[in-house]
Amino acid sequence: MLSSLLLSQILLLSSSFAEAKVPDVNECLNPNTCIEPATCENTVGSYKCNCPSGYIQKPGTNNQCQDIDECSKGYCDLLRSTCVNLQGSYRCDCKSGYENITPKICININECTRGIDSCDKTSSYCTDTDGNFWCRCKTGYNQGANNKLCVDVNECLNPIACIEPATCENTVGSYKCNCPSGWVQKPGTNNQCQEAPSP
Ligand SMILES: [Ca+2]
Ligand SMILES: [Ca+2]
Ligand SMILES: [Ca+2]
Repeated sequence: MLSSLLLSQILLLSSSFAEAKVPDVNECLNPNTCIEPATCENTVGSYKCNCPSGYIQKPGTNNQCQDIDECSKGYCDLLRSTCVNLQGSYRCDCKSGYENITPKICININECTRGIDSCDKTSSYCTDTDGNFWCRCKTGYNQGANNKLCVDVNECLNPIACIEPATCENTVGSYKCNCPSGWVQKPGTNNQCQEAPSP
């Protein structure tokens, strides 16, 4: 049977063991503790492996990182670009009609103000759209292929474009009504004729 003195000495000894500081081991001094691109952070009694931006901790490990596939998370606007996953990053490659303002953002190109449209200025007005442009036809022209061409309207196909005996002559962007010999254009009209006054 232990004496009370001995018992108190044992208790004192065990408590001082508990309080004794175990010197911290710096695991980060070992280059294999964390696997690149993870970086090692020493902590008291342990360590952490931190992943740089663009990476997450690899599942099932505590010292490895894996790339985040941003493309599977919809980081790019797929209407305007295609996503390219990169190690630790990603980029958005612009579709036709768009350009990068950052490697990750694509915006519409205004072909009209930049003067890189193909619209014929005689027959149309350039009109910008998101990702494209079109040529809005002036009066006298009809919309042609892809809304980027304007074709002359043949007004003479309309039998009442000119009133007999005027004859119709189609022109690019317009038409003319010509009067036969001995006739002149009726004042105030552009499609009627009247007999020329006798000389
Ligand atoms: Ca990535
Ligand atoms: Ca555009
Ligand atoms: Ca015409």
